[in-house]
Amino acid sequence: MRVTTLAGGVGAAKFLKGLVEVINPADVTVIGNTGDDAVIHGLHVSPDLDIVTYTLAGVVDEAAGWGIRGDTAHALGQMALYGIEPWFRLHDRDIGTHLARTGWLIEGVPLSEITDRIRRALGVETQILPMSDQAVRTRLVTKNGIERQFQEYFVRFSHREPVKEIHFDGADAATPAAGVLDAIGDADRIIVCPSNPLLSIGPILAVPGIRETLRARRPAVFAISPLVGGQALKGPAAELMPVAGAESSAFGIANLYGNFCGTLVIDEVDAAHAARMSLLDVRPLVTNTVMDAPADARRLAQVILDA
Ligand code: FO1
Repeated sequence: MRVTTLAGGVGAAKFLKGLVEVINPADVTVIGNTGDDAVIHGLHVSPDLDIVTYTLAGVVDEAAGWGIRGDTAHALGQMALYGIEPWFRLHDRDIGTHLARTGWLIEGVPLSEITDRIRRALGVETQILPMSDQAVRTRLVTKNGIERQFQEYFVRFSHREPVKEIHFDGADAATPAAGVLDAIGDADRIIVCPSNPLLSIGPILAVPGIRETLRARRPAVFAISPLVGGQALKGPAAELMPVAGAESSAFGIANLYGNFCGTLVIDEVDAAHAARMSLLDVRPLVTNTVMDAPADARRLAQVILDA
């Protein structure tokens, strides 16, 4: 069975780790969010692509959710000597990834080729595609009218600022990376991972052609609600739903995804929302969606594959 997934960062990576343990990793394709990408001290960082790659390679720092386990902070220490204390912290091995990516980008190598080189070098059999080779960057406007690039909002200000607008700069001029539309068209099943619907899945859907291609495969499209009992297990997803005019619940997710997603996987605590979802012609699949341990992710993946 060929499975194509749409993925953001930490929550998606946890699920993907389970998925590739229940089917052949080479039969999985990940379409990753690049709206979080940022140039940090001149280095191009692709957080969500790296989190997925490092997780599937078995080297991610599970405690942080990002970066490489056991990495060191010598570069940061040297910068501190110069009075530089960055709010976005790059550790030494991770810097190696960003140096490679940045150097190849300067040589004109597309992000999709770069991402493929990195995942193959780390022994990842799963294909990982950026949503686009062109720059699409998430920009938020706070209720006080302040513009924030994604990492400023998310990391520097700890996603505490109330948000009025979310924009995906560059989306209109972007095209899906090579292989993205085919990965959706050819898959037996498409799974939208439990990522932030606005900040992680939103940028992917904003790339022209992707939402339409998903809609054409709607019966094969499954999404896992990132909200359980109206709350996100991590991050600001629940607080942001009103920005898109949706309620902060599994039903709100069904509203956001309903036009391209045939089945929404919701947690048992949200079973009461199932009835209303059928009004949207979205089939509810009720199961335990909380992944506390790798076995939970494997079980959740199996439930979806068996549905
Ligand atoms: N998140 C933080 O909260 N603080 C950091 O210093 C930080 C550094 C970092 C470096 C590389 C990387 O790939 C991710 C990093 N993240 C950090 C996480 C990142 O901001 C978010 O996880 C994603 O952008 C959202 O999924």
